Amino acid sequence: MSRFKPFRSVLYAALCLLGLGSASATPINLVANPSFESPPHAGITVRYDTPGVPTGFFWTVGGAGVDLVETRWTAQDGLQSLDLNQDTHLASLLTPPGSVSQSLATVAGTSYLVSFWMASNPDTSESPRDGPATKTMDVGFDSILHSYSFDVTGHTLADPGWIQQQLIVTATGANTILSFVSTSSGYAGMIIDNVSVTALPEPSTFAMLLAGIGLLGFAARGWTRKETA
Ligand SMILES: [Ca+2]
Repeated sequence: MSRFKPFRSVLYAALCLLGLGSASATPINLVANPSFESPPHAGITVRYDTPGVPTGFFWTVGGAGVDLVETRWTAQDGLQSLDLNQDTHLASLLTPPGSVSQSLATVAGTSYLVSFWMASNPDTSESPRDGPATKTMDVGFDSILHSYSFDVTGHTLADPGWIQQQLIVTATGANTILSFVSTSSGYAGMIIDNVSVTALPEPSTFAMLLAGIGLLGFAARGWTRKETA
């Protein structure tokens, strides 16, 4: 019998006790329509203004509007993603930036992992109307959490160059506004997909896990000595 087998059994039991080894511990994403797949859109893009967002989108649109994009470029997840700048097709104007936001049910004092994928609209076919090469946006969790930029240079419609960003933040109230706000102009803005906000375990849970791992370390050494004696 492998000497590691008992160790695995005890580790599994410990994880189950901590709620980490069961399906019920799967983190719950607080974001509605997190991948922008709703409503499904059979076309290149559809412009969303504020007001006028269809049922099932769940995000509030601000600024100069956004574009829900299906076939124009490859989404990071599923079929659709979101351009934070709307293409208004006004040939002589740089489109002002847009935004989306959503109110999340949070618990004051609880820490959350905010995760999303970002790139920029790689369509530069109508330069300079697409705006600057480097697009920018602010991500907020009530107040601004972080500002991001993305240089479209070298990226294509087939591969926009999606990258994942993650932040840890602590909620201060029962409702928190998650927001993605473009801060660059032009019909091509920052694009986002696959957003999630999940509660992190309480610090006491981490302490229990660390204590459990410490005990398992002693147990494993005991088994090793017994089998090699
Ligand atoms: Ca998607």
